[in-house]
Amino acid sequence: MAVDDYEELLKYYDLYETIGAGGFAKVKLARHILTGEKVAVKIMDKTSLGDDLPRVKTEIEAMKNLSHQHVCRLYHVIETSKKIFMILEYCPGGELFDYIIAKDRLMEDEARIFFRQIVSAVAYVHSRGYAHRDLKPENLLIDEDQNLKLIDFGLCAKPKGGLDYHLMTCCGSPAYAAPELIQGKAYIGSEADIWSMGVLMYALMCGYLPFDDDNVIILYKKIMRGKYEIPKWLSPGSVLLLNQMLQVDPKKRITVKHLLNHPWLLQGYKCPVEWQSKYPLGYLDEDCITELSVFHKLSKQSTTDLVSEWNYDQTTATYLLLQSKKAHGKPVRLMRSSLAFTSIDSSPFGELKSKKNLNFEDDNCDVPYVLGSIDFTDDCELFEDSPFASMDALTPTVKECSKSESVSQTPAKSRAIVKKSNNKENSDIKSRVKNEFALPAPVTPVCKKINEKGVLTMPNQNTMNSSKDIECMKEIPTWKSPNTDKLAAAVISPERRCRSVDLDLNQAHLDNTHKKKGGKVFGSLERGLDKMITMLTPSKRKGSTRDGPRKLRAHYNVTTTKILNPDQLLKEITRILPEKHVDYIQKGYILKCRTQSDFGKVTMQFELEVCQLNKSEVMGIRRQRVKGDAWVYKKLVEDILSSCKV
Ligand code: 6BB
Repeated sequence: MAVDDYEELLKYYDLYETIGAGGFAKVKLARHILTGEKVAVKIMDKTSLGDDLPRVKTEIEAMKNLSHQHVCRLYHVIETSKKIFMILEYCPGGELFDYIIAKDRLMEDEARIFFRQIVSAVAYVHSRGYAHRDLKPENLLIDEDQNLKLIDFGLCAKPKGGLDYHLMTCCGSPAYAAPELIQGKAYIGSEADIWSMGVLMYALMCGYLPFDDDNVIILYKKIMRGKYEIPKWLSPGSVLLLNQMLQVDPKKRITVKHLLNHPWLLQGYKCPVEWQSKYPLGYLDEDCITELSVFHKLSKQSTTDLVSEWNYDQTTATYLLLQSKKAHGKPVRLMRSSLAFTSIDSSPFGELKSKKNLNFEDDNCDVPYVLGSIDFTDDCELFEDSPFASMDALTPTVKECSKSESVSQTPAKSRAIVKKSNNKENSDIKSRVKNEFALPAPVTPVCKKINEKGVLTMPNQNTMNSSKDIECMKEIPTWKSPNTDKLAAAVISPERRCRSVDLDLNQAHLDNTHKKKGGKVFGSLERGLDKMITMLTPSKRKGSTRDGPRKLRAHYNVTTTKILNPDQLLKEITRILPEKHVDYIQKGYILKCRTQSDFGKVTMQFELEVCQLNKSEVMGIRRQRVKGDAWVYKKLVEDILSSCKV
């Protein structure tokens, strides 16, 4: 990969670790330099996109037309000769899927909070003439305020004649696909979305799918039959609603309009689901315009004209991120260039570090953290960094349908006429900037080398910017393959050796009281093995690979074990992995696992890590999906963990 492709992106963003890799995109965390706001960057390689290029274009076009509190916001699109970067809203809570499986399943009240938000998002998307066509818990992310955000509009459709027009393309995930869709019949996109919402609601409240089979033909037969098991814990109201959404005949299926004030969705609420956008497209906030105009030394009119072009460039991103700051009660302020890098705290997520006293040390690096690390070896996907994004305090609180829930749609109260940049509000910016914008200092990415023995060395802190440097950083680890026992070569990108930051955002414990008996996923498995899951987050990464396992605070994706010796535990897991046809690379106490199809295609990537639970002798296994089907991953990891004598 040419560094040039990242040049444009790095003008505006500091880039951090990879949090996921999909079929054709990888997602990294970043920070918008001017506003200091965190963002997610979806990175696509044009040359390898091939037939998926239209999907990317569809997604970009759709997201430009959508602005809603439960739809992930697109801020900026950067296209270079080889890459497409989509800069998107930051959702540190990760996927709803992981949240469900960690809790086994959700109690009805909690499911209702999420489902209201899903209905709100889908009603809005439909109102804009789009059908999403890939609704599933992996496509719903949880943001900083524990609200859901719909992502992945690559399969969406906007029929020219309106949403009542028929579509033909069969797309989306088979388990969520409506019967009419899999039969190849012409179908109405909005009706198919309602079916998927039924499957989604079932998954929320049961922790598994209503229609499931490893054999896709049998799966399709089950879907077309429309019969599913009704577990005993579902209330009559839930069963009724599921039945209304999971109607095989699309004409008998409930519509989104009726869902908005369905009795099940109204329970405990005073008003129907609010589906209208709290941030309508084209709405301009005066405070944000003022700040931009002061910053750019432009008149408010010129700034308004510039923002109104909605080019999804740096102007759009800066405006939308200022708006987001305001919505979060943060100061509507931009970094003055001379001050942008004067922060004393050079950690990428400085303010979090200082508030929470977090440890940002890399598990392998002696340097505390690395900034702006770039993956210079795009073709290498074997050592993706895992998110470690915590999701505590996720249990959403039931919100009254009151004014407090909605952000005012009217322009914010205007300020006094701004006289260039010397108004009162900006005059004291220097004194505030250190506190409010504890941003990373412009530290050049620092990487360390791994010597032949796999031991990290810290050569120097030279800038790592020449391709020669990059080349010499490569190393050849080996995959332990169960099938062939051959050693497959892999390359570790410099970025991976220089993991920049633990996104340890939260500290609180997850309320475990919602757990119910009878689920088939991680929670129940762990109960069966007399284990516990506590919602805590990873802490120290120090010494993880050399001295012993990392000490992590318990987290919902950490399974505790009875084995107290980490090496014995590691041995037990590595004994089982080949039996389950899982290849792995061992990196200290981290096992980078993958499965492959018969044709050698990597179908699944995940990490298992032996860790020590903070302040105890108890050993745990942290699991993290990197790539692959979420439910297949769940089953596989369940299978691995239940086969281990742990
Ligand atoms: C996005 C995101 C936005 O991520 C792998 C695929 C936004 C992801 C995020 C996160 C965890 C921690 C911090 C931030 C738009 N499209 C895709 C996106 C896809 C990945 C989700 C996680 N699993 N914020 N984050 F997910």
